[in-house]
Amino acid sequence: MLKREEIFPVFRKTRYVVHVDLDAFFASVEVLLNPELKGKPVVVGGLPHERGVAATCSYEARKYGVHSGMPLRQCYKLCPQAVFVRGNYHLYQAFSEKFFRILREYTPDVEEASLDEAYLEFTRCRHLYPSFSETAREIKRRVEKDLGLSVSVGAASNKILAKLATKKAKPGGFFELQPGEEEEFLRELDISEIPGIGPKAQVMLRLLNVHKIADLWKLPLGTLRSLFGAPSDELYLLSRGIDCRLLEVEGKPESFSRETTFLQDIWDRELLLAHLAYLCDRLASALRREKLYARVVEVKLRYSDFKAVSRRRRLLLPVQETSRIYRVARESFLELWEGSRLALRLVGVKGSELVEARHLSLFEIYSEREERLSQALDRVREKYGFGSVLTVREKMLGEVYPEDRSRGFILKTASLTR
Ligand code: DCP
Ligand code: CA
Repeated sequence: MLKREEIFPVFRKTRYVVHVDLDAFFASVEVLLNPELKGKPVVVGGLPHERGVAATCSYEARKYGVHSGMPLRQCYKLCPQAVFVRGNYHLYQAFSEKFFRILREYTPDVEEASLDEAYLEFTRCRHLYPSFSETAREIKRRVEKDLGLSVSVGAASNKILAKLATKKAKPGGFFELQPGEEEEFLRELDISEIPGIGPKAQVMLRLLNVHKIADLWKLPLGTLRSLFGAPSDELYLLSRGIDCRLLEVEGKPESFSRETTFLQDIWDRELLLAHLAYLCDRLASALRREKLYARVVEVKLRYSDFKAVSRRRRLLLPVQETSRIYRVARESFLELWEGSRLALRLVGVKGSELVEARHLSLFEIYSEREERLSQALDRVREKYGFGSVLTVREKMLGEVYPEDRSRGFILKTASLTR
């Protein structure tokens, strides 16, 4: 067994990593938009007697043993008084995008760990912040105020410790692990808290009477290796709170793509075009958010026999706006598509050779009217979710998949509907 000083000195003084995680994310959004649900057990993912599992549930529902991944019928058995909602993924995505925009105001070093979870580091901009601790608290307040959602924040000297600190802070708290406190903090935690120790590994370890992290410290590295093979070294270090993983911060993208694999293969031309229009709209909105234009638009199709085909078009004028992207994509689609002979299982659209707006020449800039329309559209969608404004063509998807029906109205603009 290593001595304490040998175990816990790494990066203690040099890094400050903050982990931010929204509480009961999907459920909290539902409560925010429907205040009647406040204080009630809420299950998101489907109605009580539907097939499928809960995506998540409010903390009130968790008291009854309900948790994410649990079959809906079982959730109902445990908590029949819960309010069940199907959920609206586009809406959660809009909240998620806003969440990351807030975080990026504080540092460019943001790792998107999932839709509602991020790591932040201030090492590169430490001169801007006299107190990291105060900044971490300020970020928590900002997220709560601007999103209206409850968030938990953990801070420590590396990723694993920051994530575990958040867990301790949940729900709605702030917990900062001070240098020197690592050993006491980790000692009593259950082994399941360490990422990488899945259900199977847990069973094996518990048979060896290893339940808490401190029990794990007693196992020599050789024993761990004989049990778990290659991942043991990481496990050995993480269980001691030693973690030199850097944040995985996304660089500038080289392309943007959006694709859909259908639940059931599709033959219908109009329905396929509706999907294509929707994907172009999403692609356009991603480009606008990054202030980028695409010189190349590529359409990809995969048939029910898995054969894939694609067509790229390099354009004289780079595009950013939905109707322009759709026009090009539609042409490519109709050239590629073999008619209704074979059903399609996937449609995708990609924009590449990206150009920043400020690098466009005067000739490449489009009408102000189109730009104003797009900006207005983006503002509404940011506030009410992507599905709040749909073109007539996209609206067709809502009729085909009623459970994902948009809450909004149809945008009747010729340039967008075609
Ligand atoms: N999610 C899902 N299916 C899962 C797990 C999660 O669809 N099996 C979705 C729903 C969650 C969101 O991802 O709201 C974030 O997942 P988290 O694990 O962070 O769980 P919550 O945010 O719901 O709760 P917590 O407060 O524990 O973070
Ligand atoms: Ca969460």
